[in-house]
Amino acid sequence: MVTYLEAELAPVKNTGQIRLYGEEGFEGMRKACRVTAMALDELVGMVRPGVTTNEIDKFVFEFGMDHGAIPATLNYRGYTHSCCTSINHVVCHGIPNDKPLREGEIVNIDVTYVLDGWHGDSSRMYPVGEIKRAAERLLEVTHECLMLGIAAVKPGARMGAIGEAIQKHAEAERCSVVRDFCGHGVGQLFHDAPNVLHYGRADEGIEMRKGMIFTIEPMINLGRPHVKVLSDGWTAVTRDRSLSAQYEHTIGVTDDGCEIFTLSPKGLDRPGLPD
Ligand code: HM4
Ligand code: CO
Repeated sequence: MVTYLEAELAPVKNTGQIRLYGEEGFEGMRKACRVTAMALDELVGMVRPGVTTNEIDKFVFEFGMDHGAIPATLNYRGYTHSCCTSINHVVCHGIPNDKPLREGEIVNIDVTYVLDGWHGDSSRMYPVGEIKRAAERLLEVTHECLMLGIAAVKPGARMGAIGEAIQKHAEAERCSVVRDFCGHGVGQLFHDAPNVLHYGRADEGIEMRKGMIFTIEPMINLGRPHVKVLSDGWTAVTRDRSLSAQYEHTIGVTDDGCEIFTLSPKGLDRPGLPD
């Protein structure tokens, strides 16, 4: 049985219950998510051939400090960086390093800042210079999957409606949906209930309610859906080494749909793609 609780009235820990946030929570999330979206905007000008992912990571740390925000991933369960940088066939949780980005690569940059205790979680794909048509198509399909998932959010619908919308579009475009990672409740915790599956059927899962806050973050592959985690314990890659892409927003359920907290203030939600 699922249970819901008023977030303000309960201690901050993951009890498996679905927390429902009020206006104060939504306001806290707007502020945290805005800093995250601003950092992702700044990265548009920074991602080019020759830049290292450690330089990107350092920027994410400094930008947070300048805005009163701390990267949530820093020292989270043994992770020691301020963001994840996932290149080409890396599905998620790529670790920044000193290797320069190369022309034609695609990189996901995933940032979560904590501001006044609230977590703003978002990621976008960044083309490095000119990329191939197949890569550009994957980015377009993946962003469409995210927005179709978001369009399925409203009180009374089941969480499976999100997964169904994403899976249908991905598979119609001959792409596959990664099953091993999902979106998650977020707010005063980085990763909270519920899990948000990016596949499934509209009649599955719990009912959405006004006040729920969670991420939608589909990982879409050009090849098969299967992934493996490398020996560093973090880096997830496609088993067939096909290209993988991911975009992520943090959203809050409203009376008649949802509010996207992590939209780009500059309209740069899909860097490098046509408007
Ligand atoms: S840890 N990114 N992401 N991502 N975790 C460091 C960088 C990280 C995650 C993560 C997406 C979905 C879920 C999770 C998660 C537990 C089970 C411990 C709460 O860790 O759900 O972690
Ligand atoms: Co993650």
